[in-house]
Amino acid sequence: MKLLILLVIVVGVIAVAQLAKIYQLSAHMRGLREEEISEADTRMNSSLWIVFMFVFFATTIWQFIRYGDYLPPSASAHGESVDTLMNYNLALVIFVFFVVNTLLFVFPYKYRYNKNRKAHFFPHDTRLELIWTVVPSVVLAVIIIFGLKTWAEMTGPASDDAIRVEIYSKQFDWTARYAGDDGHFGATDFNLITPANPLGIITVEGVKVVNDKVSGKIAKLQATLDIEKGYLLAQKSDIEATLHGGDSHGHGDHESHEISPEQKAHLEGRLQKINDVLSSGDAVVLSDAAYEAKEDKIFRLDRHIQRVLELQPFEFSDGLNGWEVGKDDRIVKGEFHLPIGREIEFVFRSRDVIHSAFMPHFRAQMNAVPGLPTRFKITPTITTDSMRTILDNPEFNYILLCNKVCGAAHFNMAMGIVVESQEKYDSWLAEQNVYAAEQN
Ligand SMILES: [Cu+2]
Repeated sequence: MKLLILLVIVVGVIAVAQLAKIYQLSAHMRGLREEEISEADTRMNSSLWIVFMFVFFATTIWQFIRYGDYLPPSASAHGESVDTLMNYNLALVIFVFFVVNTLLFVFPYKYRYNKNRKAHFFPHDTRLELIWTVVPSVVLAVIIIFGLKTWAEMTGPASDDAIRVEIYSKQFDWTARYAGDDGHFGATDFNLITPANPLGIITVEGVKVVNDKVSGKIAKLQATLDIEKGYLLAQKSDIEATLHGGDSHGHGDHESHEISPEQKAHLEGRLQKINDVLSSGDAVVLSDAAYEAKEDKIFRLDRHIQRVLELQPFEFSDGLNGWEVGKDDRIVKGEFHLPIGREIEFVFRSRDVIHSAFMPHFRAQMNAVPGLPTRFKITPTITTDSMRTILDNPEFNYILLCNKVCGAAHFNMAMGIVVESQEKYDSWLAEQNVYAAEQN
């Protein structure tokens, strides 16, 4: 079908081109010059401009009526300012659209070629220049000032009794986190992320879990290296060099100093073990690539442990232990709830790429950037139930969408939002998973 349409278009274009050629030829035979256009032709062309203008305007107006109302009323306090700003902009654009297009189509009609008319030479008019510079400047300034004011309503500091919700994004889902009774979010570090700790919340236990897990991996890899012939031979020559006080094999960072008797005994023991494996015939030989890959992996895991060990305990200004406060954080997946009429401060974080948290019904959107927490605040004004009544749609749900094309499953990156009374919200929150409970 598509091919057929394409074919019709191609044939149509060829036909028009041929017709134009025939017309040119016939004009030539009638002895007309190309630039001589009859009055009838001019009138016809300029009238078509006017016809086109009316069709164009009618389609535009129809589209506004048909598709103009694409969002339900704003469900947040600041959303009304956003809508007002949007409508003001739209009204302005529509006004300019009709004025400019009317001039564009009416002028060719009004000033169509006329043998008896002479063009008026009009090179400059300061007053006119002033008008079309100053008027747009004032109008644009109003938009910008109004816009900044609305922006500040959303991004200004939240009040003390605001509820704080962290929205954590990764390819391809959202996780909401509520601070526990202590009112603090536990600090996080990506090095601590595990399936049981998807946000990498720092706790003493979390550090231990990762440390044990990574150490276990290193031990396993090391065990495979400990029977590898090339690795053992390299170790052997290193130990021998150390034992004999030499710095012979180009290891510049080995300082040549006396080693303690304990170290000496340890190295000799190790040397004995290496010799045992080598002489037992149990040693295996890995390809260079496999051997290096294992060494690389050990290096990276080692670095991971170092980074975890570098995490320093800290206290919040009110004396709470930074590694304790995360324990009562509530981790929410799939759908999160908000109480009506309370100020909510959202903090956005991302694990991998830039996502964009978009809550169309609250007229709010913010990028979630890896390594850079972002935020905004909203106050929900309509509960989910009321909105269902307003829209006469029992299926309606508020939604958080990803509005940045972030990868293959971007389309699927959404989370439901429920706005309800404070009591319902409180009992919902009390039932949510507590992070520390998930650790066990
Ligand atoms: Cu995304």
